[in-house]
Amino acid sequence: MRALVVGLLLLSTCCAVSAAERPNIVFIMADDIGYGDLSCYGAKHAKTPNLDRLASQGCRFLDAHSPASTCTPTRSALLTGRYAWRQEAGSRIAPGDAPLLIPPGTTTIASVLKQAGYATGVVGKWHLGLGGEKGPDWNGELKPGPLEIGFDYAFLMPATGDRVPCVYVEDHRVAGLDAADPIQVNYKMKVGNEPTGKDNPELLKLKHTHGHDFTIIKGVGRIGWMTGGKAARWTDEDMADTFAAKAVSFVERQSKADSSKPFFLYLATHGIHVPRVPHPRFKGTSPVGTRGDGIHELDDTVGQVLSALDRLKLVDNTLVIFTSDNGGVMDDGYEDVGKFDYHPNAPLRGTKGTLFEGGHRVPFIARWPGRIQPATTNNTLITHLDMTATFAALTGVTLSNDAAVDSFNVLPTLLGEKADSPPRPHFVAHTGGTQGPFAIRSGDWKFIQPGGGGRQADQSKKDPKAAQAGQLFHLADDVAEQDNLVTKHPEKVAELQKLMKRLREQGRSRL
Ligand code: NG6
Ligand code: CA
Repeated sequence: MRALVVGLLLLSTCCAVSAAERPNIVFIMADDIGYGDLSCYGAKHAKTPNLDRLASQGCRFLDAHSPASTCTPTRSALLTGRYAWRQEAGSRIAPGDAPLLIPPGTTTIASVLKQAGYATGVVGKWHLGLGGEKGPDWNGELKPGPLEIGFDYAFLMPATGDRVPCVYVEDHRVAGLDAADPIQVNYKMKVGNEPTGKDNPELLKLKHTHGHDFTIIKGVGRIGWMTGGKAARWTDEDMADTFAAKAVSFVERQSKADSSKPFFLYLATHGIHVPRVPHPRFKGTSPVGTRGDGIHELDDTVGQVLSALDRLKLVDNTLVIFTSDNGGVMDDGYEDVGKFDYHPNAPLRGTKGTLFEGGHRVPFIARWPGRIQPATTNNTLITHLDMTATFAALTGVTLSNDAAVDSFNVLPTLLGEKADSPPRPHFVAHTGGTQGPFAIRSGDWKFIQPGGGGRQADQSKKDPKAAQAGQLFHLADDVAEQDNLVTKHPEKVAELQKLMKRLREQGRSRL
């Protein structure tokens, strides 16, 4: 009898340990949530009790970065562990009719975890293109797509809420499409007879500044035109709940299917990207209008997923990560936010679309009971790029040398272990494209190369010197990037420029 008990004890210790090394992974990527947008990161304009609970049960990272200050390049770099600026495809904000921007055969987070025996699913905002060279066949098979780069299951919106087509895609097909009402999508010329931005003087102003037309659907501008597919179209105000429900049912299915097979869920919310159309139950719940109400809705989505983990008793063996694809922005075209005075990226300078910290330093919360100390913070530099190498290390997969070439294994940092040297010595951020300007970070120093259009130019106007010589900041002393040291420390500028050149030329940053 005693032998049996000892044997059982041994067995349970051994399995507890091995199971703990292969936790389920839920990676939640919010859209356009800034460093100062959650109450656990100091926000006063919104209340995020579910995210605050996650933070109090886990670790809040204070120096975590999205690889770009816009969506597509961040998501490409997250999934592949490779800077999006290394190749054209996936390096800039993609239209909704782009072909798949990550070539099948590329090592991705999903392919690594699949190799490790995980069931892999993606739910939410994709924005990485669908289909072969000719782009998506909305009425046929949408292939290649996420299922060809490592995911077993996909339920997505193709791009953004303000880009057509306004339909969900499940695995290889548009969900709920009626063959008798085929979809047509065009980003160059009008198709169908739905109204465009030309009918609305406000949106005409936007065309003037942004150079493209809008289709107006339910009073919000969308980029591109579509016709058909009426029965398959999404309802903006139900989108967050739709994604939450799909995420929860993926988790439920996996927990029932085979409890020894861990799962990986990549949940990419559309909240709080524009158009922000939170469900009516959130209307007026924040003091700062639609944007704040949208943060409340996002927090509710996270709450729905956390409750499912509670209910299914999966909490202890699930690593949950929450982060954002780029910094926050107030003036995204046609919102009521102009009326409210708060900074979504406080205390950082800049916004989405800039190279200041507000463009790419983002919230990052990680919870794994028993492995990550609760209610902690961590100041180590980490990035979304690092997830591929980190999850590979976590699950015992060996990455080949030419896979995820910009991904550093930050697992010890994630688990709060002390290390002799930081896992990631440098980091490059961009706003999109392959030519820069880039922001180059090494240790506490950061250099922003001169130039750049859009929001970066708007921000740099205040500092004309920056337009010519670039901007150098010492982040440990000046996280708000107020004191441009570019003329004071030319040697640092030269060193960082040299580093940037090397990282580009050698085609990789992990040695
Ligand atoms: C911009 C859109 C903005 C947003 C962004 C992409 C206008 C006025 N603005 O062109 O609304 O869609 O593209 O955001 O057109 S991202 O987070 O997906 O990169
Ligand atoms: Ca975004």
